[in-house]
Amino acid sequence: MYFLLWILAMPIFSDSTKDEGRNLALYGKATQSDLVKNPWAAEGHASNAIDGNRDTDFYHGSCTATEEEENPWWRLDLLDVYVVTSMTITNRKDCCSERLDGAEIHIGKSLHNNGNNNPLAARISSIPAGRSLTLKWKKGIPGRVNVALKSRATQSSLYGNGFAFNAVDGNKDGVYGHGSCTHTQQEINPWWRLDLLKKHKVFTVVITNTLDSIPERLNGAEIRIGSSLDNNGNNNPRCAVISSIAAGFSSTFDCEGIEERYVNVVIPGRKEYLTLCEVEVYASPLD
Ligand SMILES: [Ca+2]
Ligand SMILES: [Ca+2]
Repeated sequence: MYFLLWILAMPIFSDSTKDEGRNLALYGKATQSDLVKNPWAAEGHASNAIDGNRDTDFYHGSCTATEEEENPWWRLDLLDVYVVTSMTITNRKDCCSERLDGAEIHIGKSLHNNGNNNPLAARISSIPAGRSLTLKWKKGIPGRVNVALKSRATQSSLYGNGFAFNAVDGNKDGVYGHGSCTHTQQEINPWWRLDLLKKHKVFTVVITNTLDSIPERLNGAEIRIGSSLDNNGNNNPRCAVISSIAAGFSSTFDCEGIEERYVNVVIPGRKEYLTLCEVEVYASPLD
């Protein structure tokens, strides 16, 4: 399969239309089932389809190619939650444009079967050599979802107005006084827990630190994910240790598709306050 690809999409939580029509593929991450022949050559790499260059001559090094194989695939991770409203695919010009005939576009939030089991969004009958095909979806097709927004949060104790649900209010504002961050009392092993309400396949957890309420307090915190409530869920397996997150910034932690219900953030082994300004959990429900 030899082709180039563009995706235009609009973020779900956008409060304006300024992002409409932005080519999000340029900011995503591409991979594919296999790389054709010489990996040290410029030709064929998955990222060539999102390099912003529509050059259709394969040997100019801006097209992708897999080996000839059963069910070859190419995948784009948009790295965030978007509704895909349109997608443009450019075919190779210098030969064999028919190889793309019958290719399917699947869009969704699951990585099962490398994402190829996600809902079918479109099927390409054929694209003439060197030409581009634009597909449009009027209502849009959602990708990975931040399930934290629909989950239940609690924490070891409360300080002031730092309620547990402030970390899942969809607002990453790191200024503590703006009322969108959590805050426990100063105590040994302070923790915050999210109940996803049922088992999910958890891919990534994104944590936003406070801008002005002593960001260093979060250093050494652990993300623990599991299905047990022993020790308030803090004994569940560890997905990551937060060494530090710069003031007001967000860090992403890869939890490799672990299948569980509770997500904890705990600062082990010292008397500390725990503050989180937002916790996003990108996951798929297990039915
Ligand atoms: Ca290209
Ligand atoms: Ca918040």
